[in-house]
Amino acid sequence: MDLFAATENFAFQEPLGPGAILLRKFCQQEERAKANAAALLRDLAALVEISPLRHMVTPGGFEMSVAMSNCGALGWVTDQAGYRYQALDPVTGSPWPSMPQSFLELAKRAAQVGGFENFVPDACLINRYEVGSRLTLHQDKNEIDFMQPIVSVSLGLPAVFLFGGLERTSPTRKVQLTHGDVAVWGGSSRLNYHGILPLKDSLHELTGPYRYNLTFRKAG
Ligand code: MD6
Ligand code: FE
Repeated sequence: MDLFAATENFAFQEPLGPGAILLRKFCQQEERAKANAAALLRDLAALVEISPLRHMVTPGGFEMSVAMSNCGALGWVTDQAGYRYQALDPVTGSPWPSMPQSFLELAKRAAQVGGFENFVPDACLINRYEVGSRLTLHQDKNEIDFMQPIVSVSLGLPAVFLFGGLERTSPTRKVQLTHGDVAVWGGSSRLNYHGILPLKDSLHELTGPYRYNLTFRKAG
């Protein structure tokens, strides 16, 4: 099977809600774009040498179980003062590393397939999950323009994504996210509550005991 030709193949596409779609194994379909999963992981390793993964603290004072970093002009941070985007990494005091071409190409391409033509992300949040790490139900609402989608890339170990509605108490659906899956998340689903269940103990051939998630946004 020619996976690249399958990029527009509906067999790989799974609607999540209005304006939100899951592109299964999308990274593996991007061989020619040099933005496949292995290339993303190589670039990721270089990025976290510059701006290390760290456990940030929520405004409520809890240390997050997910380790995070960023690349691009803006990075998402949280501390006692709140959630926000900023141009400087608070750990290094320097700008976040620039977004690798492989990241940018993949995000633009996925957004296009998901129906968003002119997506140019200026922020990429890097999440690293270890066994037991989770992300409780939340909305992504620190961005300025909710007409812009979020492109979310899953690498390494699988995880269960909880996809809810506009209220924290809305019913949730469980979606398995595996290596190379990309979710394009916009339209009227953009502000839906979502989260990740605690990561199960396992090993992935490329990432060992970790799951990585890259979320691309137009934040500024
Ligand atoms: C994760 N993702 O997959 C966490 N947010 O590890 C998110 O929180 C997320 O996947 C907004 C849009 C897509 C996402
Ligand atoms: Fe989120």
